Amino acid sequence: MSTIAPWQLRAAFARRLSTMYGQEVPAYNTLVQVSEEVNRDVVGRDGDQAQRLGTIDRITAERHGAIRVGTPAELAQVARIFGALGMRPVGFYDLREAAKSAVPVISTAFRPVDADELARNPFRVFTSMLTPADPRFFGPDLRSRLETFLAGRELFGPELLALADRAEAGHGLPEDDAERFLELAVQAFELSPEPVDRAWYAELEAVSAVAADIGGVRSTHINHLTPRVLDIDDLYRRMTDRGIEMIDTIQGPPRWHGPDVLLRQTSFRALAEPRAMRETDGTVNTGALRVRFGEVEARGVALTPEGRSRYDELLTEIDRTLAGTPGRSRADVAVEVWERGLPDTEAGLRERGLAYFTYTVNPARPDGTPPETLPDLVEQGWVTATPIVYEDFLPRSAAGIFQSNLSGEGSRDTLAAGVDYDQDWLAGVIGRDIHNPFHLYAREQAASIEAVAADLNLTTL
Ligand code: OOG
Ligand code: NI
Repeated sequence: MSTIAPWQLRAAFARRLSTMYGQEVPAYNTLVQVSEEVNRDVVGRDGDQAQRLGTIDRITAERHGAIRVGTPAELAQVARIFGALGMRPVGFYDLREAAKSAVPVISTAFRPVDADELARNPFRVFTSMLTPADPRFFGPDLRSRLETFLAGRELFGPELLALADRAEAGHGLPEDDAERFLELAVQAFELSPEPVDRAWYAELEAVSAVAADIGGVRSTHINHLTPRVLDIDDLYRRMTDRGIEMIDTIQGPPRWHGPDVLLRQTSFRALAEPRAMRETDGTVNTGALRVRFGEVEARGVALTPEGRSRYDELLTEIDRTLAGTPGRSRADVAVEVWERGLPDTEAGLRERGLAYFTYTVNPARPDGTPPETLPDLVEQGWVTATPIVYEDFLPRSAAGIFQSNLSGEGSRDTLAAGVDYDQDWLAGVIGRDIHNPFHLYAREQAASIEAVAADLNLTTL
């Protein structure tokens, strides 16, 4: 029997999750349909230029999901399941610090890290873990009841975890085991029909709707699944025209005439879903919870640390300008700030070291002796530079996405944090290194430069 490779498991898992989520949240199917229309139109209009940041096949299959778990042990199990799919933890996001929209979680993203794996299927999952030991959100009594509740539940059964371990160790699974693994893995992220304890859920909800979504129930669920579009402004208009109420902004960089950078995202709140609720007297009623939503994203070129600091400065400057001139539209201010702060061509970003690119020798290169620097090689037609797509997330956008889909503000004290939930702590509890996204992009860029140097016999690059 043939072995199903990790990337095939990953692609199959993403497809099945998409089918499952479409059954649970029908508005998601509309979103996927509209995204496909937008992408078809953009490729029809711009041709190959539209595919500089990924082929249309990759983009059509591309999704990211988000899940939330309660404990380090649960997160370590999630890492095993995604490990089977060739997905590694990348990046550390601390969403407790966001100014306006703090949520009691820390997060990482599981995704493929090698360029060829990303090209096969780039499925990624933004994964958050609750922080019950943070006294700004949870008092000692609530913390202890929450930790007891979480310790007593099982999100992932032993059969699923055993199959995951076998798949990771053996780089894939035989067909029938693969089938069973996929079935159990998708099931683990379905919305559970089990009654929710209404009083417990409400107690957590008073702290944070995210705390209730994670710690108020005995299971986890995928809370959104995000397709990628080539023109997010167009998508926003088309969804609004269909009567779907989007959040009022597109998070991330503004629309402008320069290159797409990093990540732009927008979302809509899903409808309330009927859920069984257990009352204090033990009776079960039908209630409703609004925990899931729809999101869409457009991806641009990955920025270097310098480019990223520039991006963060520009966001701060937009806020400052808006605070100084209330009444102006955020979009207008953002474009102005952007045009002053960022080169408006790919070449400009490249020459100033603000973004990552891969380099390949042009098959139609000139005759003679090649120049000795990369900018000259590109300029004189020896080498082609292609932008590297941003594969990660943005903490401020993520906090905005969390917040815009919550019902209440929750409550937070200003005490100092108790446990240091930092990246090293997180890597320790899951027993895996957390990759630094900048290193991954830099590695890909460096490998391409080495190949060019070898091909052209240049020792100067
Ligand atoms: C995760 C929100 C973050 C994104 O795309 O930035 C996110 C969540 O709601 O659990 O998915
Ligand atoms: Ni998302």
